[in-house]
Amino acid sequence: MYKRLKQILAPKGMERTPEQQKRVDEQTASLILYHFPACPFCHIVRREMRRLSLDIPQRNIQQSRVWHKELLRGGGKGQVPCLRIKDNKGERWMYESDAIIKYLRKRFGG
Ligand SMILES: N[C@@H](CCC(=O)N[C@@H](CS)C(=O)NCC(=O)O)C(=O)O
Repeated sequence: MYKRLKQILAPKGMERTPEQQKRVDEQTASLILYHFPACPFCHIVRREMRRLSLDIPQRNIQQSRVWHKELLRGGGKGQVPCLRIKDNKGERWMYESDAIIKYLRKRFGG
């Protein structure tokens, strides 16, 4: 019971082989999560990132006006969480915790 509670509160990240994790790390390096610590929706996304063992760079918009402006300029609004995605299709700014979690699960498994 205690173990289960611990899993729920602080889920252990999924395990990959070192090669698989390296490939995932290379991909997550081109993502950025705009967030701030006290935002409950951001918390849910960060927890899912931990569960999926994703080392996505994070920008706390309360820590830097530059990052806040980056989000406003790029995504069009200051709402967090927002995931900036850069891939061969270009740059996208994804809002909504549900959509972000769905995207991460689809792309990185779990
Ligand atoms: N439905 C959104 C809600 C996100 C939300 O309400 N974020 C708040 C912080 S907890 C926010 O950014 N508010 C400021 C704004 O919308 O500009 C989600 O699930 O991501």
